Amino acid sequence: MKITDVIVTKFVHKTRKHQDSHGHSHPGPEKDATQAMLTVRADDGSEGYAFQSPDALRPGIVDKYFRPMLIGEDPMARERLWQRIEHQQRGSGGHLADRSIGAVDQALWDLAGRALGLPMHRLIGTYRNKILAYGSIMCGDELEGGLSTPEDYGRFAKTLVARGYKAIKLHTWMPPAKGAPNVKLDIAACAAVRDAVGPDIALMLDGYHWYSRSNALKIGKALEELDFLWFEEPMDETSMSSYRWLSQNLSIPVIGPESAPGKHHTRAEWIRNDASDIMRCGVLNAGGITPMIKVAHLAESHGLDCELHGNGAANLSLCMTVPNCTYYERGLLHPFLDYEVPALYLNTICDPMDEEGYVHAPDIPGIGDDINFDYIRDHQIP
Ligand code: LLH
Ligand code: MG
Repeated sequence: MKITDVIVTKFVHKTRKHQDSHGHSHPGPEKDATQAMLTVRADDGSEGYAFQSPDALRPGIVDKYFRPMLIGEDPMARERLWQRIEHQQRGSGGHLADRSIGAVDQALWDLAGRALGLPMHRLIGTYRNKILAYGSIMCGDELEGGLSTPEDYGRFAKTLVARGYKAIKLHTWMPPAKGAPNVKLDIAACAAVRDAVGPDIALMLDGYHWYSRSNALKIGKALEELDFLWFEEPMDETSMSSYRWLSQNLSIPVIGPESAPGKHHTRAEWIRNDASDIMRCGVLNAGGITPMIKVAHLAESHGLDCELHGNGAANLSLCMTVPNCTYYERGLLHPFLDYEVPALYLNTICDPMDEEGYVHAPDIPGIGDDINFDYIRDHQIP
């Protein structure tokens, strides 16, 4: 089996998610958005797919790195191909991003699953067939009746519990939201949610990511009082020693690193330095499924849980294979958005949740995206 083609299809679809100047999503009126699908094709007709931003799959990246390194190669040699592409990153001047190499890796896993007629979690080795989801609430905003006050969070959390969620994570207010960040307001939102959902729902906080040590400590102490399950990314993750300090000074588990660069290499350093109590990484942060598996196993070998960052078919499929992962991150959720409706380029959502709060293992060949190829073909742009 040999790879014969690497193709990027750029297309438009509709979305109600708008990114603010700091990259956080919020609801708004429907608008056009562009998306790109990477296709890796092999000589027996097998294909694998991955979705990414058009920028991560721009022609300069695909022509300079992907095509020369993939065409003519065995698509099942995922580890070799990933290593080869990863080693091009150093000389790329920052152009070859983790999310670009991750897209290639995802497409190769998808191709393998589709070619063999197996869901990806079965290729890796299934550990479980369902996992509890936590409802991951979008960052705070200034929308009336949205997520602009602690009471809004409390009210929304109640609806999530009624929907079946057994766990909820808050993202609170971050710049450019007016007045953000605000330690008191973050604590008030967490208190409002605990008050609204009672003692039996697991709660987590993912707040502003650049708090000082002392502000992070203040929030962490409040979360201990409120019986929160974990405290996520309250400080700049490039300062590993700040996380080590915070973990040592709090009894609530500190989780990380989510966004620190360096894939499994960085995470190995965090483990060696006891910088967090729970490991964190996702397919996007790791630069693919192949390195994400290494992170999960590394954490397991050190007795650490590893909670996957982000939603989507690849992370969900991995959750089914990682015994030391407790939850799937389902979201981001907002009272003005309907998460249960698939994007126009998918036929179904990959992660329907049952009434008990479980999301089930994808059972279609490949990573688990049920792609609407007709929609993509009809909405293709140059
Ligand atoms: O900043 C945001 O919008 C969120 O923090 C987002 O990145 C989210 O993916 C996250 O951190 N989840 O855990
Ligand atoms: Mg996070």
